[in-house]
Amino acid sequence: MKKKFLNLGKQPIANSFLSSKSKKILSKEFFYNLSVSFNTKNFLVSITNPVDPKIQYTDKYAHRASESYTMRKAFKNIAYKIKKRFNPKIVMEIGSNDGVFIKNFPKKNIIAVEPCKNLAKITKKKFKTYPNFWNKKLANKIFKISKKADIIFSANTISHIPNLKESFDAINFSLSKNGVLIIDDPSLCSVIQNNSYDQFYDEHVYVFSALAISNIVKESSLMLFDVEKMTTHGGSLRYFICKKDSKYKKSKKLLRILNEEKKVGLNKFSTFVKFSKRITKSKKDLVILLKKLKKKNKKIISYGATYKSTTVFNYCKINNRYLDYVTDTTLNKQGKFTPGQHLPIVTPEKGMNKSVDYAFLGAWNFKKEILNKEKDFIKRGGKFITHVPFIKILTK
Ligand code: DWN
Repeated sequence: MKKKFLNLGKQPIANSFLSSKSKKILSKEFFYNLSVSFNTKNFLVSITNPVDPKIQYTDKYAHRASESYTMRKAFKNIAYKIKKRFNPKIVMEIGSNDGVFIKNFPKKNIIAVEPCKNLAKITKKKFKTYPNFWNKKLANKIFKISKKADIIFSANTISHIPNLKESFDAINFSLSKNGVLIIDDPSLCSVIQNNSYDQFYDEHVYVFSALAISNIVKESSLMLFDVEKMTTHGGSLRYFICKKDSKYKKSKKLLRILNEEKKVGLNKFSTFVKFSKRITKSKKDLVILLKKLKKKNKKIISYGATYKSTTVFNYCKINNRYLDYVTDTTLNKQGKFTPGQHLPIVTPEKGMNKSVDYAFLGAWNFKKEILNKEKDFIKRGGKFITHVPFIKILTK
């Protein structure tokens, strides 16, 4: 049974950066109600009413996975580990984005699946790329006659697919006998502990826990046999999944993490009700802080036009009364306006100038990388604001 615990209000599509603030463009902006539910039977946390993927994953998709040094390094690292541990002949990636993971493999080993046509175009130049949504039809097209995949890798994508049952059935069909599915996704445990409610936006239909994944994959005759904790995206889990009759056995680490999740209460509705109360406080505290700083005539901007900050800005109604603009390194976000609250997006070179007093960390998951990059800003007295795990001004 699905029980609602969090209401983040009217939200736009997190990826819908606007090219202008003309009346025509604003009148077409799409909004939906973002609420989050807990399934008391399988412990899955999901958006109550997901948005149609066809309006999310278009040929204008903005996010480039290779934009940060942290992620380039993380994907290089997992590619190396996969080669070492599994020595796969055929590797398929679901949601290959701009190729940041697959570029670490020889061309002959790779099959890429990417429904956003602008991204598929990038990887198509070198790798066999299917510009389609992952489903049974596509699995059949790729694997009906050709050899099955030894590794299916998917980072920050499986959680974006509303029909999980079809997705995992198609994965089971596509894996070789001892093939392994590896999924990276933000962990529910980190979201609860960090109060990072901004991990909920239209694309994150699910925020997974090991408890939920182990229940769900069983329905597609698959088995979760290992799991790893990661620091990426503010705390993620890497799940290792095989066919239920393959050679792998459940690891001790998996059993330990399942127990840790039970201790945190990820199997209890009451945990999420408490989380929801903390989020209401987070919103109140952020608005109080911004109002206080504006009264003192401070200039505040936001750093990183993340999809996550779409949730924060629209939930807390943070517009140009508080923030002058948002900086971002991604070329195709610059010159545009943020979804819903319509803040202009500029380059960091232009935006991080001497007039800025405070920068809200929209890309808080890259705090270390950003603080390292922005030493001059900090040196001259500039300060970062974060909402993770609670509202505070960073002192270092
Ligand atoms: O799952 C998803 C995650 C992995 O990526 C997607 N559905 C969409 C996207 O979400 P996000 O926008 O919240 O992700 P990031 O990776 O936190 O975005 C960081 C943004 O900040 C990028 O637009 C790049 C920018 N950035 C910057 O301007 N300066 C990043 C760094 C590190 C910087 O120094």
